[in-house]
Amino acid sequence: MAFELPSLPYSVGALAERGMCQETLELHHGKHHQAYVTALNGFVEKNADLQGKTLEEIVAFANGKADLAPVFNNAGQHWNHIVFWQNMSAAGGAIPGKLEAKLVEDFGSVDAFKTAFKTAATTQFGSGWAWLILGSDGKLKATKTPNGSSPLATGEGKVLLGCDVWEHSYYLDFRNRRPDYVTNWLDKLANYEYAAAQL
Ligand code: MN3
Repeated sequence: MAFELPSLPYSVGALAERGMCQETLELHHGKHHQAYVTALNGFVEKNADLQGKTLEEIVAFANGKADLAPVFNNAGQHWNHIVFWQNMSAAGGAIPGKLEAKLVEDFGSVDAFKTAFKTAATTQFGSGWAWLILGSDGKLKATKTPNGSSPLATGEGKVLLGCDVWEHSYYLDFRNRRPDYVTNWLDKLANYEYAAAQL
């Protein structure tokens, strides 16, 4: 069973007024994410070790194996983007009370959470991701991973939110201004309902 590109949970134009234009979503979902899925299916077709495995199992199997780096990168990016599309909403930015209380408990304030997340996002050198995770110690943390890696691969914790900081995520809307993209993402796009549901 080949892996498939999931449909977006909103129309391609739904986030335009919130700082992510239709062209960004068309290219990011229809071209970039599709390319990861197509490449992954090509690897699975040629490698019996990968056949019959779930996406999460392929990420774990390929993780750290030099000869399977392309498999890890494409499987990881498929997983990351499945999360990413759900992590945005045309009604984004509003933080449910349950999550707000936990953010205040673990970061000190909602602003302190946003600062920590922005720091993770803007200090990720080159391509990668910023994450809000629930660590195994029960505390929320802001982290980052390079390229196609993720907290699923590193085992750091359960993902509540993931923000794509590859340039293809923001160049049409924010040019080179990654900090502005991340600020806008947290304030207007982030689906905190999804994040709260993971707690
Ligand atoms: Mn991307």
